[in-house]
Amino acid sequence: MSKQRSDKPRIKPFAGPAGGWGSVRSLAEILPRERVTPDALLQLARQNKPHGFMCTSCAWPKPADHHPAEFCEEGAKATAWELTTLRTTPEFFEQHTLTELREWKDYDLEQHGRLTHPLRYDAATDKYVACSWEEAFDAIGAALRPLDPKSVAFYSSGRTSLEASYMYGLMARMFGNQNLPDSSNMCHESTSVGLKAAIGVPVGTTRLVDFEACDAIFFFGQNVGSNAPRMLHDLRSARKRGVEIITFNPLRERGLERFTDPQNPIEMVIGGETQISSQYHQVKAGGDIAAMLGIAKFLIEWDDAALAVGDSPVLDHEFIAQHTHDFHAFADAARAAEWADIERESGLARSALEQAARVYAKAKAVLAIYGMGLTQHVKGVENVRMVVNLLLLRGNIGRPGAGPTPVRGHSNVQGQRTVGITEKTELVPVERLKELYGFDPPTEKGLDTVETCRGVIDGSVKAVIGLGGNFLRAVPETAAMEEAWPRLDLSVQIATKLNRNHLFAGKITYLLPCLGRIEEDVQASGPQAVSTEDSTSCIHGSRGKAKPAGPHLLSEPRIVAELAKRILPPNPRVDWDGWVADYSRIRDAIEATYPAIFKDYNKRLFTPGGFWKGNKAAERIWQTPSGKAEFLAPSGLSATGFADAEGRFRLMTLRSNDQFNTTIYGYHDRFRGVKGTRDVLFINREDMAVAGVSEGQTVALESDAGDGRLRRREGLIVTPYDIPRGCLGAYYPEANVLMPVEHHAEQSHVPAAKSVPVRIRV
Ligand SMILES: Nc1nc2c(c(=O)[nH]1)N[C@H]1C(S)=C(S)[C@@H](COP(=O)(O)OP(=O)(O)OC[C@H]3O[C@@H](n4cnc5c(=O)[nH]c(N)nc54)[C@H](O)[C@@H]3O)O[C@H]1N2
Ligand SMILES: Nc1nc2c(c(=O)[nH]1)N[C@H]1C(S)=C(S)[C@@H](COP(=O)(O)OP(=O)(O)OC[C@H]3O[C@@H](n4cnc5c(=O)[nH]c(N)nc54)[C@H](O)[C@@H]3O)O[C@H]1N2
Ligand SMILES: [Mo]
Repeated sequence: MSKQRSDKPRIKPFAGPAGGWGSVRSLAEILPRERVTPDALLQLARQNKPHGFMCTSCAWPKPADHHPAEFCEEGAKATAWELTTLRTTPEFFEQHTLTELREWKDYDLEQHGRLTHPLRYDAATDKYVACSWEEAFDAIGAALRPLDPKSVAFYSSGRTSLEASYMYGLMARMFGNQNLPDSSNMCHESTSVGLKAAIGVPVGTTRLVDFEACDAIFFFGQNVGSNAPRMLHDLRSARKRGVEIITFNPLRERGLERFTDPQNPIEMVIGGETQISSQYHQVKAGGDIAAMLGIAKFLIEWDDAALAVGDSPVLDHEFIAQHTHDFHAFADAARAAEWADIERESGLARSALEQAARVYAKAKAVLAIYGMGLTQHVKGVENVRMVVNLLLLRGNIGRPGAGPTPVRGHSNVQGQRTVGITEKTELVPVERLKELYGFDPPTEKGLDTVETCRGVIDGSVKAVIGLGGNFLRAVPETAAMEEAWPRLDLSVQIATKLNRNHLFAGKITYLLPCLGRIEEDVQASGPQAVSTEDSTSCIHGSRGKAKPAGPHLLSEPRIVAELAKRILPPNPRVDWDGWVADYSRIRDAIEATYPAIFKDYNKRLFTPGGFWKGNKAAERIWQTPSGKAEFLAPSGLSATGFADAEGRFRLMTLRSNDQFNTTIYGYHDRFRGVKGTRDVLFINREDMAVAGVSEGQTVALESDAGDGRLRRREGLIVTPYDIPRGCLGAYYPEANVLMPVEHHAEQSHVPAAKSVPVRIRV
């Protein structure tokens, strides 16, 4: 078991900036822990550069004029994590049953190192045993072929390359379904649905250059210091130019407060730091609709007053008239909203919102940046629509320095959707696929993540294939999901490291080890490159050069091709083997399927800064039913989807600075002052008094969903914290046991992980 765990938990406020010496020290801890070789350090220099590899951590864009070391603390951790010299071999599995391993922590499972051999689960001994690739592929094919395609789900995680994703989606469709749940379903699907409806594109409209042209940034619910640290450089230069950064976050996240650039020797030595946010508003969890409506109310009422006396208007009426639809319904809703309600629901004073509105009213170009704090709510789609409402008021879409800027999660999560990982027919070029491959693509909507969970629990889903990720740990309703998983006929996971999902077997179970993106991938035609799409729709080639973790690993495209050949009838039009022999042929197929986006794909693969796939809304061409950008009056002021009640709290499930989703790098959350534990409950001191709990006491949480089902998480250490009244914080994924599967965003089905109704139990 890990040494770190045995540290006595320590929780005390952290006084330093984001970045700075703390991030250097953190690397000095992580690199030896993963026992990386000097080669791994060399790889760091190739990170995020043309002809290098694209970081496996976040999806923040990689600039063309790159820095000598274009990586951050988190990216370096992700690289070390993949290039570790530690191994989880068949001998390891000889020594441990799955029953025993289920007692292990997530950290200890992955810390054991890279998977090396294909493995079959043996129920008689309750262990994984090594098998040949042939055996695995044949057995999976034999198990899948007789199943009703509707009962099979093909999950994928957003790290998978464009090439592997395209093949995977095609395989599923040729098999007969679009059951393609993915991590995006738990993440920015609220963006994809909300932006599509509002402005006709499912993605943000901005690019890195817009940071240089904006004069205000509105920043909602994204923890930049931990989850997209390279953006700190962009924010810092904007701030130094005098750009106002107005932040809305229930927690005072250090990266949003101040930053010392670890790559700037002068700042490091003299301890210089840049203040990031010029205003910091600790909105209640689920309070952003109210906050944004409050700002809009100011703007609209100031505009009404200005027009009445013939002053220059506050809103961009020309833009509104020419480019938008339904403005008046929205404006009326803002005028009608009561300040008392706005203040109660947002947790912010009218005067604070007025300050924010003043900055907005003055700014010529506004970026609105946001993350999971907006998308993971029952009203997550309305949160996104409110961001658009705000931007439209002054024409802040489709001009330099302005626009919605969702910060995507996984490094290729946006790209997966671009090349067919989707359950929605309208996002798929059905006719083109039919023409290219001579089959009838399914048109019935497939299962998303929430629907797959329902299906696993009710037995209608009989097989789950996972291309990366940690489905069972990432989804809500942990207890019922783990209980149901063994009833699956087939469970196949393609992975680089052992995780908790792998410890739950179906009737037939395989665990298939694959190459990571940083590793050299040699096929018949030689070393291969893959590609990814970043948060700003730029597509980058990525070439792994590190020595693979073992001789038996196969690449993701190869594994998908072998599965496809086993489960599909032969089709001379799909040359799975030819694609694997030379990935540029997969890219040709992608280009043939999506010619507008991927024109000259292979030629443009290594464009510095990536090649941009274009964006109609950025050109003010609105692909909506009305042909205009859509305002939307919100249906209410709260995003939580449940009523407040005495003793009921809004639980935010959070990432620490020492994890990548379900991958736990360590037990320190430096910025929040937590050391040696993840069993923390962040709570406001006044709420502690009301709940009758004291600092350091261990309590349990129970979900308060009112559906009669007991969901409980024990052993949380009460930790007084600067957090709004009525809100709690605890770490994901350990808190997922508290999340009902039906507590998800309306329309987008993103699990509502940022406001889970819970009660404290002593
Ligand atoms: N190192 C590292 N990098 C990552 C990841 C990782 O785990 N580790 N994960 C990757 C992935 S897949 C994703 S999706 C992103 C996630 O990155 P983020 O979008 O930053 O997601 P979270 O860490 O869940 O935190 C969301 C932030 O929202 C705030 N918040 C919570 N509720 C509300 C609310 O109601 N309103 C507002 N305004 N704020 C709220 C929280 O305090 C927190 O600061 O990062 C990606 N990058
Ligand atoms: N409560 C709560 N739940 C959440 C969230 C939250 O904020 N709160 N966030 C949600 C979000 S935004 C997301 S994106 C999901 C994340 O859900 P996932 O994407 O499913 O989870 P990860 O933790 O990123 O997956 C980690 C695993 O991926 C595998 N892996 C790593 N690299 C590779 C590779 O190159 N190839 C393959 N095949 N496998 C690899 C490793 O085995 C590792 O164990 O979780 C969601 N769940
Ligand atoms: Mo995500």
